[in-house]
Amino acid sequence: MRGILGIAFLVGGYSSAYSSVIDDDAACQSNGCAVISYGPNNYIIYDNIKTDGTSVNTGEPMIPRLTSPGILNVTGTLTSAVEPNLSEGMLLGVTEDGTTISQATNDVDMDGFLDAGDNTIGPFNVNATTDIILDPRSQSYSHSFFITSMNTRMSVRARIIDLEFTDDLGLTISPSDIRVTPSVTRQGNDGGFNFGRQASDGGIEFNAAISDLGDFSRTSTTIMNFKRKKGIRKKKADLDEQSVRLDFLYTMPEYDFSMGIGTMTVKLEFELYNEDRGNGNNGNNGNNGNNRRK
Ligand SMILES: [Ca+2]
Repeated sequence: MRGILGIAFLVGGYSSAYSSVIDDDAACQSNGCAVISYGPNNYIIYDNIKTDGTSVNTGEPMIPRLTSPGILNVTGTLTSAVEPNLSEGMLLGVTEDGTTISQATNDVDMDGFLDAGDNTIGPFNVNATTDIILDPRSQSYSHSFFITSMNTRMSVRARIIDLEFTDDLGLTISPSDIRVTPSVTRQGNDGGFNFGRQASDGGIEFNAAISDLGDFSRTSTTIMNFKRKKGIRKKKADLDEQSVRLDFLYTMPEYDFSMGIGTMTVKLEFELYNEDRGNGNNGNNGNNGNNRRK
């Protein structure tokens, strides 16, 4: 008798484990939706229905059910990509031949930043090619989030909400010196978040005009379009399986100490926009046909 109960319980658990928050969601089925996630049970649903009940038009932002912003992950992990505080700097090294770092700072606490707990650079020779330069560990940063969608075409756009280069760096480095490389990772496993097995690429098309932070402004710029009406989600499954990962690689310019000191702050806010022009479930298509900037 106990064995039969056990089997019944197992079957029930099996079927409920293969269903995500959007699979049976009425708003997602009628108007389409998208989900941004950062890990298990950490997600925001975006709808094509406004709070007054009308449809989101083509070229208008989709509506998040939660308005608290998510913090992107360090790519390949579920660790939040937190910004450094004022006592944390980029990791530096000393080169005595112009290229090879002979003395690197030792990131003792392994937080990826130069701070008071780290070891200082050891002795080094000074000659015509001696330089303090950016360590390879600080030359690039990659941040990610997971995304899925159903029954809608959409775009991922971004706008600058904070931009400040201070002191010497305000004169020697500009946003266009920092390269941005967006990409999609179709499948993988980040800390147990086993993504992509029931996801397509959604017909993704990147905006080729995006190559550095100078390509962004205070108004939204399209980074990529998901052109497939069916969306990224393939079928009923867990949310991680229905999602792909979007990666944003930021590459710093060549830096040496002659460029001085200062801080660089660039904050991008990502947004999802409805792109369901001329088709689909929205009742208000056909206008706003030229909202894609590039
Ligand atoms: Ca450190």
